[in-house]
Amino acid sequence: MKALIVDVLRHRVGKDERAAKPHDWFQAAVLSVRDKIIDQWFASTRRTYDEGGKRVYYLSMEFLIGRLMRDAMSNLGLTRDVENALRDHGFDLAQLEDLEPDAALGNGGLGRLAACFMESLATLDIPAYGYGIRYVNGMFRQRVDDGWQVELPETWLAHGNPWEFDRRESAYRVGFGGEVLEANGGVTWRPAEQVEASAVDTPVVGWRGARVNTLRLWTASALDPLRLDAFNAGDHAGALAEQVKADSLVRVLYPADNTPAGQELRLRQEFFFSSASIQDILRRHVQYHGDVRSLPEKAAIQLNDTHPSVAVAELMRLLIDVYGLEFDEAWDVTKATIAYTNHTLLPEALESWPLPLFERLLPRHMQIVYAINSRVLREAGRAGMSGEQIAAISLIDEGGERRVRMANLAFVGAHSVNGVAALHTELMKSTVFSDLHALYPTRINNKTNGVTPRRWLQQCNPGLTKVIREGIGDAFLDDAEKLTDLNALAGDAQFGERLAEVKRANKVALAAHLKQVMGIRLNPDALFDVQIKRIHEYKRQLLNLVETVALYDQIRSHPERDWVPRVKILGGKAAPSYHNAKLIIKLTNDIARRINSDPSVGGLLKVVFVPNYNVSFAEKIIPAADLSEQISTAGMEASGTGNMKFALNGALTIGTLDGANIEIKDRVGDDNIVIFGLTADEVNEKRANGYNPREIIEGNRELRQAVNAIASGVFSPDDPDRYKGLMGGLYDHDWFMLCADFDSYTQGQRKVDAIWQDEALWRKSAIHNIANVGWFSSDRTIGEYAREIWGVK
Ligand code: 26Y
Repeated sequence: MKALIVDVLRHRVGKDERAAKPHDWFQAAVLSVRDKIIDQWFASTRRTYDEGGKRVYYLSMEFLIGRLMRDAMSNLGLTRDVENALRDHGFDLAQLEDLEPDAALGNGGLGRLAACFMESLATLDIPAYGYGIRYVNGMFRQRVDDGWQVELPETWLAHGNPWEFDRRESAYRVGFGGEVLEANGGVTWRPAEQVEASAVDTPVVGWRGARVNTLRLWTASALDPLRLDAFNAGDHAGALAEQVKADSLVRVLYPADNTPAGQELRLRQEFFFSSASIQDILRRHVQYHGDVRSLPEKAAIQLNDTHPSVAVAELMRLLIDVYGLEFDEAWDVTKATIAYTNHTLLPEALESWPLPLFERLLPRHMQIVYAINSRVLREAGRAGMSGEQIAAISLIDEGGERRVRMANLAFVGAHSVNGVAALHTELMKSTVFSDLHALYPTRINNKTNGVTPRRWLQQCNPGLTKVIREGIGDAFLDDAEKLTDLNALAGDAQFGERLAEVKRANKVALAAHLKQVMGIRLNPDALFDVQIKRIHEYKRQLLNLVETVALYDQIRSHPERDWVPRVKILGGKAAPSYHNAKLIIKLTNDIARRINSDPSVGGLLKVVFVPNYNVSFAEKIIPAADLSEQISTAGMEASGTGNMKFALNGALTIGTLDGANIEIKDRVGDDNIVIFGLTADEVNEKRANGYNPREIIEGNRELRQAVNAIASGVFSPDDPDRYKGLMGGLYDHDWFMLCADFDSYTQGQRKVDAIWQDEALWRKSAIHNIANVGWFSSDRTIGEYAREIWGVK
């Protein structure tokens, strides 16, 4: 390895050892590891071709893969070799690793799930391609200026990307607009504009190098990137306009869609990557298997939420207009090939496009959507459904401005529709999809999410991994469910001591990192209480903050009590146009400034907002957490996956009976998790029968004082009215039922304190958490998809 790295440094990076900078060494190390991957990659691909097996295609708008260096080294068993080789050259692997930018091609849980799934697919030796967009800037980088979020473009490609391979030979044209021509029985779409989608491939290595799959991301270029005639005529910018327009397709993830232009761009992005992917899948299929009719036997296409659901219409179009199938035949092939995963029930996240926009951009697809719709509505009529039910099932929302409902399109175009946790799946059946479920009662199924234990235990927490190996041997490295062997050690004081030492070391490391990036000092012996996730009102960061203010008040009023020292760590990005979410970030920072500088709390309470929370930050924070905050309003968090990562790293959870928290509780046991608050049924019932938050606030002194302190400007003396509206919302409607759950949450937190004060009890609970969440490995989840949805071995 040592010789290989020097050879690569000289001949591929083009640097002399003496002149090479750390980044050159990093580059050389990555390319050396990559060379090892490539042979396995070819072998995997060849094996799939030879066996003629079925392939899985995972279509996703997001792949939040983060850094790849440690993942690749660790899964190939090269970490030690690379570490030693670099040390011989005078470099520390950990330092070089920090030079790798995060591939921020996603925004949250759905994107990280896609990344964990890709790794598990390779681990389980399932031939698979991930398909998405190669965003040049991806998710914005968050800076915090005076407590406010500021969005900056993420320039993750500034120094090139050593992991990717340009595949210009795999390029497809994607059209927009134009007209539909009918001639001698056939239909052709003549688009007004076209762009070229070309493939950029990244290898994805499975555990122990079992298989290397491909993440294929599309980039866009104009068919005529430089109009030389216009350029020579002096129109230098105009000559490049086509290329600029193509570029805008692959610039950022979720461009703001509060303008018509923004909406159009997102629909264009969705069609761009869906069309290129479907064309690529069909080309490969026809090349190796001849007939498109056998597609369902050789390909399973999974839609990651509705963002790629226009793929249903695109597959139909290609089968009918290009491959000459009859509508019915094409419909059978499409449904048998496609499956759809839903990740949220929030109405604002259920995509629908204004019909005029859809029709203008995709006129042929509009016809196909109408044809599918009339078929589905006929089926509903035959099943005796009411007018109201038929209106709910329709692919077209006729209420007010007509819109195309992408979730309904995905639902009817798929043979399987799955939720991501048990409660979420039941709510899909009883709420948003109740009428579609009545019409197609076997289609909805559950696949509870999982996370890859390679990244989220072995790589991010080598200390814990080592202690577990010493305790129960190595079997859990290949089968996370073997972690249950740890249950036998829950009462072993020595083992508990070793775990506690690892946790403390991780906290010291996190504290050092936060000292470096934020200049703040944290006490590693305090309880590290963490809430890291996208900022959203339903996730209730505000509940955490109001409780923090109440606690601050209590500590000041009763300094003599035996308070547990706590560090509250929060982090996450707010959508750029989401006003309240941005205000919650500012409030966190305002509260932090006040509390952290108040000598009267004497270091018993600290609040930290970590800027630019991302995958590699999560890898540092989660191993250092004592307490995991999973406190969404019940019924609103589809699953959560952070909850699983924290428990796997020995944190206790304080949480509501929401998403996968329920299944975590069932596995770790009621004594090892702190559950509080309303159930989803109770939330519904309250919403239906009138809910009066004002009464609750007025009846609870702690809550009232905290809310009023925030509302009156105690934390924002520079702008006392800053939080009037936010707090007014709690009095007036409190949609997310913070007030209803406040008392129970506070009691839960005091229960956490009590467990913490009993060191042996806390350690035992932490062990039961680690031991019993192996089931939440994405290997288990992918195994279920493979058997029950895809029909692959
Ligand atoms: C732009 C818009 C329509 C949109 C874009 C992204 C809507 C939703 C999303 C992303 C949703 C998402 O990340 N959902 C999360 O998926 C995780 C994986 O299944 C769940 O664990 C988590 O509860 C859910 O919020």
